Amino acid sequence: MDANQNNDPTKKTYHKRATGKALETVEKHSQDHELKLFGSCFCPFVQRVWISLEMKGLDYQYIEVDPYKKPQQLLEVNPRGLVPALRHGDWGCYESTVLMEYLEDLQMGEALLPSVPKLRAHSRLWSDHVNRHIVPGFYRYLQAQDEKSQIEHGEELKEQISKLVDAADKSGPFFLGSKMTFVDVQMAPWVVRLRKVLHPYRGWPDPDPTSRWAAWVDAIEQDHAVRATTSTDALYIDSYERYFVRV
Ligand SMILES: N[C@@H](CCC(=O)N[C@@H](CS)C(=O)NCC(=O)O)C(=O)O
Repeated sequence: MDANQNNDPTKKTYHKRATGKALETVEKHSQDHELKLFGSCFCPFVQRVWISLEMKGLDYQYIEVDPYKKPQQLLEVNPRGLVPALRHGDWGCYESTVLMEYLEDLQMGEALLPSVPKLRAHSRLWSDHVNRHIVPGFYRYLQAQDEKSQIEHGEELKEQISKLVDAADKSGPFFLGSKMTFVDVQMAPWVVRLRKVLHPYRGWPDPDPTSRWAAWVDAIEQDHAVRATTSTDALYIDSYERYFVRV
């Protein structure tokens, strides 16, 4: 196994190489290219940008970096040394949502934001909800160690997800209807980690099979770009092991 296994925070448990379908995608995109994604295989913020690149069918180079060691090529693009970071020619930028918007603004390949201004605003509003409430809620729940706070944060996460589901197109399966778009991509890495991380570590329940939420989760999990950027289950289990207290 290519992971560090101990409790020293400077030697966190994380993989340095994608596995499964994500590794196949890394290998397909190993050639030098002016558009470079600096990523780490375990990182959900990277996966958002990676899914966008795959959905758009753009040519790009994927460069695996260790954000805890912060190599110079990453620091040159993002002085804070976080992934994802994107270099395009001699210019670079970072922050996953900003990078997804940059890829939209290139107007190459499939558009993930709709063209109608009101639907674009609606997408941005709910993308903000994902960033402001669902993503932090996911980590609060994962980090909660005692039973009382696990119950509290689990409920909080469910409530924030319900608000998103209520705002989604009624027949779906995706946020705006039959096609996966911006909000789905923003949410997808955490949907993947609900089953692969919160289920084993926190007992997160499978969705009620007849619910709108179940149809959404299923559509995201089956999407080709999500699958192409997802590693095998063990990588996620190992990556989040440091939060694990058996419930
Ligand atoms: N808000 C950032 C978050 C990025 C982030 O937290 N990346 C983590 C990996 S998942 C990282 O680079 N951590 C390195 C560090 O904390 O030093 C985004 O949306 O891109």
